[in-house]
Amino acid sequence: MRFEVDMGKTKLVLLKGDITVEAVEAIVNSANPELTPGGGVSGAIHRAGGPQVTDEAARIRRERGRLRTGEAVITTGGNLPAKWVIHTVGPVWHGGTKGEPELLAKAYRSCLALAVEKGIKTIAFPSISTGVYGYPVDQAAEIALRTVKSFLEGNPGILKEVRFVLFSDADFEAYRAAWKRIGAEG
Ligand code: AR6
Repeated sequence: MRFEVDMGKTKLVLLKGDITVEAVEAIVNSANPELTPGGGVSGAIHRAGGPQVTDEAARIRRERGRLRTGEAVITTGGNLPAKWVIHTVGPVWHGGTKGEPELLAKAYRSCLALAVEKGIKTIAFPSISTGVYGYPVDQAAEIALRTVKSFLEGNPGILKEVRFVLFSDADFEAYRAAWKRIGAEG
């Protein structure tokens, strides 16, 4: 399952898969504020990346304290095909009235800004916040894609590819449907 569209000079790709095997320069981790492995996509990234990822994340945690929601930091990719892991903290869903949409958008923006700052050209995102953190995937997909679209419009031609790696058929369909809604708005 794969969907691709050109956004200026940047390719936007939606696909179903496991983010830990993606051969991009940076993959994004949906981390917890302590930057510990945890479960879900984060557990998988720490397992596949190995101790280099977990140790570097722990060192960052010691040096700068807990990450706030929407912030992002970068570590090595360790044993992953990706050279880097960008760790961000998405919002926990509390019904949508606690600033969740803006915080989710901020998490995506922080990752994209960090990628640009580091000269990273290809980046893959998981569906941040839609697992353990409970964000409804239809709404999260729309925010994720809108945020990426407006970032690329504001920073044209810098990134080569932005990829969303969705873990299930249903998540892939939710992102594809969200893209159709957004695309229809032009
Ligand atoms: N590749 C791509 N997506 C994946 C993978 C994978 N290998 N594994 C799971 N997903 P979640 P959150 C999907 O729960 O909701 C952690 O414990 C998953 O199906 O990983 O942002 C952290 O430590 C879902 O669609 O992250 C935090 O405490 C999406 O990734 C907390 O969970 C996100 O699900 C973060 O919660």
